[in-house]
Amino acid sequence: MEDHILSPVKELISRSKNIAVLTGAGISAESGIPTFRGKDGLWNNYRAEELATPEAFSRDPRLVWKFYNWRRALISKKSYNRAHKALAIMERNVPHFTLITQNVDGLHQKAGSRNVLELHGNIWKVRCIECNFEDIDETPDLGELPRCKRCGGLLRPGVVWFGESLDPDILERAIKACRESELMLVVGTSSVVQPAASLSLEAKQRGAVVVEINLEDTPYSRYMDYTIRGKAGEIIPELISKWQ
Ligand code: BV8
Ligand code: ZN
Repeated sequence: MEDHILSPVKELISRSKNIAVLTGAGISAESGIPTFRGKDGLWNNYRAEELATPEAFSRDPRLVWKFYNWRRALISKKSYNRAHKALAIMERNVPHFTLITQNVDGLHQKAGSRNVLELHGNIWKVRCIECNFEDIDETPDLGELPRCKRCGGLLRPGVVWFGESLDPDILERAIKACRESELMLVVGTSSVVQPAASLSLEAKQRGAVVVEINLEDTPYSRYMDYTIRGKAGEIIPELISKWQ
């Protein structure tokens, strides 16, 4: 990795008192978890956008649970990677640090990150569509149509589907963290999904330096002060090497 690109960002990270990080599926790719829009796609010949919706769930809850049970089983066999670990180390060395993720795999927490804002929920969470009972259940396969242990109603995955609003409190905290940051890293996201993608502009408009770490260009690359092309699992450990 060319040092002339890494060293200014490395320097910024070691000097910054307030850092916000936004991650997407790309940071879990090296853990063996397929991304959403990558070539391997997510699942058979369905597109996540078609399955991860309330309409799909009310039309065919068995199919949607088949998709989520498949992803739960897959994620349960994977572990966090060097990029997740490096962000947990960064958090411990930066006075004000907020990790905002679009991922639902929970790997940031497993790697030791503490202040994590899960914009799109968590795949280990379930919620009853009748009584709103919420539970964390890491059983990989919850069966064809999982039932609520309180009222017997149908459970749904505790994630935010396309067309659903994000938890307003979590979104507000994410926006605040970006606005207060002096440096924001945007890692492993195609920056297509809103409102997550526009968080980097919240940081930029308040004078933060924004850095994109990704395999490819995205619609937000043009707003970035630095774009580092490559694998998160190689770049992020290098960026925090002084704290290793
Ligand atoms: C909402 C949970 C209000 C489910 C997910 C404006 C225009 C058009 C549409 C909209 C709009 N505003 C809102 C919408 C609708 C929609 C949207 O954004 N659609 C997109 C497709 C255009 N947004 C919503 O519906 C949001 N709600 O806005 O509420 C509202 C209400 C009603 C009507 C309208 C608005 C809710 C969005 C949340 C959806 N839920 N996940 C689940 O996971 O099962 S989003 C889903 O996509 C995942 O969370 C995923 O994380 C996320 C984003 O994808 P990425 O993380 O970026 O992953 P992707 O595969 O795309 O990219 C990976 C990147 O990593 C690539 O660039 C690749 O090059 C790179 N990479 C790969 N390997 C590596 C790497 N980089 C580094 N290292 C590597 N090794
Ligand atoms: Zn219930």
